Amino acid sequence: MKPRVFSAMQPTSDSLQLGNYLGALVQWVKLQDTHDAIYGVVDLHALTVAPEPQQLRDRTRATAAQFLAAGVDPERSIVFVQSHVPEHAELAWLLSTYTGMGEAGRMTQFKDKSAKVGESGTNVGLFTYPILMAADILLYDTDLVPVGEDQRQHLELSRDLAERLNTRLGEGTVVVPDAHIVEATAKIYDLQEPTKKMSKSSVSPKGTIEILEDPKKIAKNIKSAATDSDTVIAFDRESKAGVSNLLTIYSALDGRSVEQLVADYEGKMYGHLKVDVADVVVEYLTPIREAALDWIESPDRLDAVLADGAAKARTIASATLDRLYDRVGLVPPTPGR
Ligand code: ATP
Ligand code: LTN
Repeated sequence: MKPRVFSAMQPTSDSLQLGNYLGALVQWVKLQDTHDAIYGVVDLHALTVAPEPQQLRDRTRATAAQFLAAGVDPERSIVFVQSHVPEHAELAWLLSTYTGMGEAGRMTQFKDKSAKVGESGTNVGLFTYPILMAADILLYDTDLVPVGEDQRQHLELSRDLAERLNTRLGEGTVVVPDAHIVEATAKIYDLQEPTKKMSKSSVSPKGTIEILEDPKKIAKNIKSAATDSDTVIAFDRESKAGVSNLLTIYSALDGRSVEQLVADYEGKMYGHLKVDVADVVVEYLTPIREAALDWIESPDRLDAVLADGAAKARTIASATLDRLYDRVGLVPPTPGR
């Protein structure tokens, strides 16, 4: 049997951004060759930011469409929507009873997100968000979780919970997952504020490269990326965050190493680099964008893929949940189970 990979994204925007693609999706597609892969659109997680109902529906489908357009193959991988598999919410409850208050309170993403809206604007779901994420992962006996750098701490919590379950309920209760974070592309930065991560729900649309955006707008954003007042094209995250980010993106899509690019651009100007990065990005994203729009325009075909994915996911998830419910001592609903 192949090892299992699980990962997911929230439907929090009409379009994914280049960081989602380079930090995670590229790995999802690659890992299909060697792993038994399951990829989710985590709509229950997205409820923590109070989305408009119709917008949430549209974004859930658009997110799945972009997975498929980027190369996730529904013939080989399970692609599904989290709320279609009720075991996610059920396991999250069980895991919440294994999570310490202090432990949950240390999650930096919660602290950042709740600081932005203030205590009165935040909700308990945002606080328990990483527990639902651990449920997503542990339900599928996941070995490997490909994510960007910002998810490292959440992954640690998933591992701690898995180890705790195994200690309290017996070895082999759940699989302890490993994070799969590829250093070079683990954090793509905002084009306007290159010390902040690029984010799909960012307030600075000029700093984001959206996969479904008009190519002209993508090129414009890249050409107006913030750089420094120096003129030398070099990789240095501290003093040349903007240029380094462009080099990272360029290298990931073009195949040349950052060192090679630095050598190739010796003596050239920032403007020259930006034009070339814009070309590479647009060329790369155009077929993905077109394929995603095709999927979005045939929602019946897309929903059929998601229904099939949910049925397959549920078979696995329900077996895990039964095992856990039994180990913690819950009486089964049907006699003899
Ligand atoms: P939001 O703004 O709603 O938090 P996001 O753009 O940060 O959205 P997520 O849905 O949180 O995206 O992340 C989906 C996946 O993409 C995760 O694996 C995450 O680590 C990865 N990812 C997100 N942003 C980046 C980035 N800038 N660089 C690398 N990976 C990223
Ligand atoms: N929290 C993740 C999305 C997510 C996820 C998961 C990622 C929810 N459940 C399980 C990997 C595995 C994020 O990217 N914001």
